[in-house]
Amino acid sequence: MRSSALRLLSQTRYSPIINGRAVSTAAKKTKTKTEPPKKEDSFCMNLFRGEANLKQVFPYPVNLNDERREMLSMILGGTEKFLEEVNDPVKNDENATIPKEVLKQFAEYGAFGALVPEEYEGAGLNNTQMTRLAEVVGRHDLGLGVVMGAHQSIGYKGILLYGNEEQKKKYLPDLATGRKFAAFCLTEPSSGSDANSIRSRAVLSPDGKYYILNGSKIWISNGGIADLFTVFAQTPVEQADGSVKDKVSAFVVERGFGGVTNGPPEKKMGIKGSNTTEVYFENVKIPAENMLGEKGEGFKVAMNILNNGRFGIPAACTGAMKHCIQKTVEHITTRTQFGRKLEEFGDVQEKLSDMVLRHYATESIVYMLAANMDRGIQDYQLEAAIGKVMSSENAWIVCDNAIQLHGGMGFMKECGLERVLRDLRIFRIFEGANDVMRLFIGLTGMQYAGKHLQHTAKQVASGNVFALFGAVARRTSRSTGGDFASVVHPSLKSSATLVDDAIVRFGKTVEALLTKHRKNIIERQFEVTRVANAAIDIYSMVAVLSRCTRTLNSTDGDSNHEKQIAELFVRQASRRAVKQLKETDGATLSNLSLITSIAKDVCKNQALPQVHPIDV
Ligand code: MYA
Repeated sequence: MRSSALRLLSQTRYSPIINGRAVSTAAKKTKTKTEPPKKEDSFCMNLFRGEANLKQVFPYPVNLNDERREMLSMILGGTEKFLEEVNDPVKNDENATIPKEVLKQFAEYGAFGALVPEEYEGAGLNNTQMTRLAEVVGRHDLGLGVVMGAHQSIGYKGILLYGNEEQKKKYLPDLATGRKFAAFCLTEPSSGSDANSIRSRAVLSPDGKYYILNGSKIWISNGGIADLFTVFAQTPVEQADGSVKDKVSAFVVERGFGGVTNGPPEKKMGIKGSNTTEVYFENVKIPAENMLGEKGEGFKVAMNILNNGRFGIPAACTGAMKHCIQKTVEHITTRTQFGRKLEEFGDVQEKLSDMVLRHYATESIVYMLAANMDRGIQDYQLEAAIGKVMSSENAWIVCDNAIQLHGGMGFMKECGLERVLRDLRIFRIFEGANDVMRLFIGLTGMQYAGKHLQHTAKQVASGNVFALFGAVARRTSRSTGGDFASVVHPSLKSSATLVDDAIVRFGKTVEALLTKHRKNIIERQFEVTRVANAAIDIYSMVAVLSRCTRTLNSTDGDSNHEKQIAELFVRQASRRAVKQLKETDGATLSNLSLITSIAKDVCKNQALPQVHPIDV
């Protein structure tokens, strides 16, 4: 079976293309023909090969020395005071704006230049410190978090990541101090999730000094308050064969260049305090030196900005979950019904512990991601996407449960939870819709696994049978040994075994899917989504076990609460992961034809086609 799998895969190339467009196919073909696949240390990438690469996940990475801890506690002290005494999330929501003076005061705590080095007037925090700051902001006011995130996590992040020294010196000080605001301009009326298909266009002036930009962007966070925009636009780029093709480039655009205008603030369901508008560019003259990164490489610039800023969402969601749990605990320990405190009912306990588990898993993932970024790890695109997806969904469920446990009170504005729920809804949509992120996770991982299988197949075909033995041996050792069981705290061994088993099953499922569907895997969203779901649960289990092991090791095993959380989480998540993987096999695929058929019927009819029950 194994050799036939390799033979089939050797005839196939895989692309993480989601919409079926054959983007950069030729380049990928050349790459796979000549080079062995790039080796990654990313846990999530290797998971798709059924391997547990522990390098980035064990021991649980935390990178805060005493000096950084002290600096953080000073910043948090001031920020918490500001959030409790100055900023008013209820008013921000009601007035659909955050007063300028409030933003100005917030800036004084370094909140708008968290990651900017001190030499450019920033706070000089690392990602772990910023995560903690974003968590605190998310606990109080998600709308304010979005102003902060849209400004620095994506708005001017391109200057930090790709800017040259002149660009950094020119722009960062004003941005880091909140004297000026930034926005990230990618989305367009006809280009949302399909970010590569933007139509805004920038053409070099005949004297080569300017790019002339025309186009419009929608749903731009901070669009109405920004002085500076990171804008993505098509630019004509000469190809190696002399032909010219439009490719995306990135630019730093100042409002002051002229020709930049914005629409009125959008009326939104939540995060109302944040400003969202359309932004228009009409014959904007951008100095040629304001290009960010290389010409034609703007799509990658955009993706890397998004990857790099994606930890902001899990950070803010962790804080929001903490707030919901805190409020719920206060309520269920004081409210009496049927002669007992709510906390005494089994159903209430089940809901609360589910909230606690979801929060623990999210917190474990976000601080692991931030610490890995701090130690210079570059291959975290899947981990960041997983963090974004699981945190936004966990926070939604936690807030919904909090409202449920508050009963009628939870539905009332006065309680405050309905605002959090409204605010949280967008987190599953923006910065990469979760549905698209799932496909990105599944297909990127499968492409990586596919390349490795192809490589092994090629080696075997050229007479290197050891390559095949190596692959088989790796698999055998995995199915008998326990990678995690050997690194976790002894009291978590049985949980670790469940993770080891899930990883082996995951690798086998991916291989089976690649063998069966080959390049058509890109059209199999039913299966890819389930694989992504399993990856999310497996990575969550790993983060939870790693963190809990760290706690148990540092407390001589004396942290029963966390141990119980980890145990229960792994039991539940491993079962979920296995279920998702099982659903990719033939038995449940019969559901797929029904799903497709039902959806097609409704679309064809442009309404619900069934007979109304009272009309039969
Ligand atoms: S901003 C707008 C957000 N928009 C999106 O996120 C767009 C989503 N779409 C995509 O991500 C892409 O278009 C997808 C690719 C994934 C669908 N990392 O052929 P391809 C490479 C690195 O697959 P497509 C907003 O919402 C890929 O390997 N590389 O492309 C603001 C390939 O490279 P190569 C990547 O089919 C909200 C090439 O690109 C990635 O077009 C405000 C082409 O790939 C990646 N991720 O689709 C937020 N993806 O050719 C406020 C692709 O070399 C924040 N590639 O093989 C609030 C925070 C809260 C508070 C925080 C406080 C601080």
